[in-house]
Amino acid sequence: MDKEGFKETYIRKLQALHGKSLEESSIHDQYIALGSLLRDYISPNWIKTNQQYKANSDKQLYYFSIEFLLGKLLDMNLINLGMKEVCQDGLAELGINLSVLLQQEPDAGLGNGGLGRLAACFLDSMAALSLPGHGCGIRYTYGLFEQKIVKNYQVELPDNWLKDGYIWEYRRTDKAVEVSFGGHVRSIVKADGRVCYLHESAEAILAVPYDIPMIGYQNNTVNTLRLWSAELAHNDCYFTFRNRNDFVKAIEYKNSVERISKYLYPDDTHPEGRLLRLKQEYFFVSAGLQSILKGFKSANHKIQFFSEKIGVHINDTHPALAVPELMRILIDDENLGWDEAWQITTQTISYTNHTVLPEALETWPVDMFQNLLPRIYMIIEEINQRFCKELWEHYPGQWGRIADMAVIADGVIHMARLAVVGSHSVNGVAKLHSDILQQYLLHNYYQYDPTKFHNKTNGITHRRWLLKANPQLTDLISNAIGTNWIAEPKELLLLRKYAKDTVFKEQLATIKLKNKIKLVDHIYSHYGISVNLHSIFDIQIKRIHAYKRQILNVLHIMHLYNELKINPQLDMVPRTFIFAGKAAPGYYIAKQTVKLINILGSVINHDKTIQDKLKVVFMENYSVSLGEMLFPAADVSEQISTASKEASGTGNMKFMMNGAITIGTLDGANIEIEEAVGPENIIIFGLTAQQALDYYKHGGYNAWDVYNEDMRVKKVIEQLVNGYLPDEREEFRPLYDYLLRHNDEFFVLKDFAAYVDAHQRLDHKFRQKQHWQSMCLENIAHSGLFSSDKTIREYAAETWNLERSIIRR
Ligand code: 26V
Repeated sequence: MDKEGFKETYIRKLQALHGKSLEESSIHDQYIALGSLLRDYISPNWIKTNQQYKANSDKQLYYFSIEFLLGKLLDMNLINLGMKEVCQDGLAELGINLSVLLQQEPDAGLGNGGLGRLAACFLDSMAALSLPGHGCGIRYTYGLFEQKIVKNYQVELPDNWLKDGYIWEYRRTDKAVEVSFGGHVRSIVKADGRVCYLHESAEAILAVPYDIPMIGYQNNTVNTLRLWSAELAHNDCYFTFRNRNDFVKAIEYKNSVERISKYLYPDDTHPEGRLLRLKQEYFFVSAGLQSILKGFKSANHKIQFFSEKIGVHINDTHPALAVPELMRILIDDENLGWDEAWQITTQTISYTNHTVLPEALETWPVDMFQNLLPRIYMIIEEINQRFCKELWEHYPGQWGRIADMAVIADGVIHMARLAVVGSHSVNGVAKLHSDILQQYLLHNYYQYDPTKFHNKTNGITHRRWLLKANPQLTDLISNAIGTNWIAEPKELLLLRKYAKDTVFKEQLATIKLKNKIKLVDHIYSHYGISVNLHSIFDIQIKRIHAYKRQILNVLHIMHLYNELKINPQLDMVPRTFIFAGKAAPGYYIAKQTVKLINILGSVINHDKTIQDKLKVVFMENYSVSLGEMLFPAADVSEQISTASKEASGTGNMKFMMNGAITIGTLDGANIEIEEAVGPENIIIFGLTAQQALDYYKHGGYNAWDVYNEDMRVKKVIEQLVNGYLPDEREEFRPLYDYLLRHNDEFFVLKDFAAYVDAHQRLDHKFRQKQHWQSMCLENIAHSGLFSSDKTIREYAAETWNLERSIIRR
């Protein structure tokens, strides 16, 4: 499409949609018209992609995830379609500013954090690599809550992201399926002697799919993200009420059905044993598998070849009911025997674990489960029995080991065990994490069948996190090394030839400065805080969690402030500490942490005696879009989790790709970042994973010892409770107790000294401008290693057996 063609089509679209002239139209009208034009433009390729997949009978991969954190799509789609320039220039000639329209789009925040954002990056990479890979999830009416800071405290508001409609979704009523809950199971013996199971008196709920096109990077591929919405199955009978009571009941029933897809659960570490959550999990898994089966059968494939044509990947255990649900479909609907069904199921399904935190591992009480999903429960029971029998043959007499591996034990169903037993591949998300799975969490399974276990280090899409988020850096790179790196991000390594080129590095620094200016303006206009542009922008953005140790960052800031109060002339590069992240509404310590950061900010930012050497900014409502502003503006990336606890991290990769230097522990993918850039281009500190794990196992750590021996620690800890902070004296007592009386579960105090020291090294390096710029360059140059394209290529080749299918226009 050329510019003139674009303008003409756009005006026609605007008029047809709104019955208004350009002059009469609102910004929102203009945005809707652009979305609609793009839908028209995308459709032929979407149809073509699906037709080709079918005609070639390409294997299809379905990525099942209870979260997809997409962010905004308009700008990304324009880039992927190669239309951004035409669109921007065409609109400009019509007097419309594209960036204003882009702001109209809501962030699709259908995720808590890393796990949901990873799913979104993977969809982008699958489309870019011309791989037949699609997403399956839930269309939540409300995304993760909107965070506001009121009087330093986090308050949660509903995220009504769909209120003005969503331009990217296609409701497909014709593809709706029914999902059954409750009821009971009756077995009957058929004439041929086979036992069959009838699921009776169940409640059927309608699952309506909304499809979102996932557009590949300039390659004509358009894959599908299918999100399911819960509706009344029999809309008509809802109107056959006889009296007011019936009416009220009918409304209540309708609400109870729609509740299934209404809210995203906001706590990503404490799985609540809530019925609604279990309903959500079964709802999208059952709907997704049923629709896959329909598609598979319409292509006239034989069910025996299912796993050759279909792969189902489960993103953590939330979709683990895919195992018994696929068994149910194969046995009850397709009439296969157990062994054949089991073979197909395990060959189809693969599983990624995303956390080793014990509190985040899902279990469901048997009673509750059995009432809600009686047939699925029967199947899990049988899976368990057969598996335990197999174990018994392999480990006769080893009761303890078998109990530790059983899918059902102590009255609960262990979802991670179900996922491991029911899939052909199990992986962690960074080398260290995969090792910990194999040596600790899933050790027994690893011993039993080591061939199942793999590592697939996470990645991020460089198209969003570099091309979209940092267009100036993108242009600088392309001018220097050509554009081939966009298809082959490992070619970013070619940048290393500029390692000694002071002009190039100065250009890098200038771009960083420009990105910092944008952020400074934003901070000033939103929070009224003026930030020194030339200070070190030191950023920690992620969910607020004890194991991620925002508290360590805070205690260090308090320490720096103490030093400055003693000596305002202290020789330090000015620092701006920036935080963003949401605390789960019920997570007390996390919410106190948010409050502490904000209170500290209000004290420090108003203190004239420290000559603007320190600023603390908490930015509200962290989201994909906010991330796109923060990563490009960062000098320093805080990745300071307790070693062994952060499975991978992906923010670390986004910072690196935008030329920030990591200060971090040897945890998750930080280790691989260090391997890539070399120890001179990253700042590592603190306990190793082995040391942390040994403390957990054998004890031997006493927080009071650190408190008593390190006067800096003693001082900041006391400041939490001695009235030094301008709030009620006892406000932060729970934090104090958490660190001292409960012995500092995540070794914050233990790592304090090493962290202070690491920050001094950092300060020192930042002063050597040339050296610092070289470090930035090395980080960018090696970041291609962390493109999700690489990760997805590995999954496709090693786990999914998935091949490219190039779509010609
Ligand atoms: C658990 C739950 C429990 C019930 C309520 C809702 C909910 C939502 C998500 C989760 C899973 C949390 C696991 C998770 O997000 N892990 C993160 O995965 C990232 C991608 O692999 C990884 O980079 C992070 O290190 C890891 O913490």
